[in-house]
Amino acid sequence: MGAKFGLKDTFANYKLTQVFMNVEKILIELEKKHPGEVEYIQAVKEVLESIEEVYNQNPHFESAGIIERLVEPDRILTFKVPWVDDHGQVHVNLGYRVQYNNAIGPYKGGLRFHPSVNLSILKFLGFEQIFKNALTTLPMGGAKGGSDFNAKGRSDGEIMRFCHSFMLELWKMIGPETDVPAGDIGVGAREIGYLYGMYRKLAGENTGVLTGKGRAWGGSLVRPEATGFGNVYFANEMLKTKGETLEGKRVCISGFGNVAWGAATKASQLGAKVVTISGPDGYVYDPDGISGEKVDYMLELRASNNDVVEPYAAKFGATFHAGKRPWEVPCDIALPCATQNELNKQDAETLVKNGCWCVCEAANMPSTPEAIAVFQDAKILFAPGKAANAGGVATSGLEMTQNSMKISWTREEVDAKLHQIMINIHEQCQLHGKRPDGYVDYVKGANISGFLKVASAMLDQGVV
Ligand code: NDP
Ligand code: 2IT
Repeated sequence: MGAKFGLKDTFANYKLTQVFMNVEKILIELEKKHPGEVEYIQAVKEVLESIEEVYNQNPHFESAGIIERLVEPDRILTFKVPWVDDHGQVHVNLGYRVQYNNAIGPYKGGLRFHPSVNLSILKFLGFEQIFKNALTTLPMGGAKGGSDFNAKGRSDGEIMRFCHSFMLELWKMIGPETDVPAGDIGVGAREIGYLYGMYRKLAGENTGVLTGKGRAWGGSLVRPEATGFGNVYFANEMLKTKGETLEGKRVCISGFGNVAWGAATKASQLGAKVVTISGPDGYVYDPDGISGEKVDYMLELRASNNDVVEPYAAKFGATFHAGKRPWEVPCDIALPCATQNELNKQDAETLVKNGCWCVCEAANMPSTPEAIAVFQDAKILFAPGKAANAGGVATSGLEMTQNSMKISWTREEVDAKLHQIMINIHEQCQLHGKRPDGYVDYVKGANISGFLKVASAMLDQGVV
């Protein structure tokens, strides 16, 4: 054997006996190893079931242990985050960064600050991020992080002190070429600013270590809107397959955060009528449509740290439905924009019964597996978050490119690139998701496309 260990030699060392993936066995073992991590197991199960067939067609995958290496993160950092409130009281939260897989690029993925955050949720999000990032066609690996910090009722000073303390630990394992965090639930422009400020001070550098930055210090135009815009661009591609457009369609949106805001803005720009938004307190039904100043008001509501949508109803004369979800409102299109497992089997049945024919996920894993089965059995258009919300991280990738090149693109340039990326992702889903009867299984299509890219990179690079 020569000094160089070439690709062919590497493959020659894999044992090529035909062993098939046993999804059930893998899941039982994972559940034993990680008891109680339900969201993580849910996300893994969906991907494994989708890719089983293509996986078994290539014996190299099993010989190289691709599944075992994909389902476990490369590493997990957990740390405590002590901070002082406005009254001098000390609080301690838990902080995490889950670096999942960097076969195709630096670890990349958001930070979530929400009291519900735990390792299961961050592992599901990090795992999903691997395939989502691969779908964007940009060189980004998968990661996620966050904290169980609850911003509700907290002052700006408290949020700043929390973010600074969080970064005092996180900065050791991130960098513009190694791991680039961004926002997610509870982490928007304000939090990214405080996090960046502390990183800059500690590392003594101004680099693209975070995305979602302010425009004046390296941020990209369109990043705040990107997830919602990209989601609606994706929905538009789905509608085109039926010869339809968004013009005149009724749209139900859940959530009232960053993603819901972007989706409401673009959907109404393209002629749709957005009739609902929601929060943990219930949903608002506005039959006149949520557009213009009403969409701007969503930003005010979110920035108030009060976590309620009810004030919208009083301000604009809409109706508020306490403790309910928006899926009972008849619509053509549903865009879940709040959080995981927010749309269950019963909600799905109600949507279909009321005539909904397109569900395009903007949140991560908002539909339960049973709800997805209802949509697919009814043969309505259904797109999973990892394809349909990839516009956010794709625009983060565009921000990284601009930072590396020390340039900034115009709004039109970024928006055009985002739009094209969403069209490409839609094509990838069709390529691998089209069934013989013509129905497109976007879940399968997205999982197979993302998986093949990452798995082939892992094969090329050997066992590391
Ligand atoms: P925000 O923090 O801006 O908004 C999240 C919204 O959802 C809040 O209004 C939140 O309220 C609400 N919410 C949380 N739980 C529930 C619930 N059970 N019922 C109703 N509303 C709820 O986060 P984003 O808009 O950034 O994120 C929304 C979703 O989009 C998440 O799934 C996220 O992972 C996903 N996503 C985000 C991207 C981004 O770039 N920001 C990119 C891709 C996906 P509260 O805080 O009170 O719970
Ligand atoms: O879930 C997601 O894709 C995000 N929260 C955005 C991640 C990013 O790095 O922009």
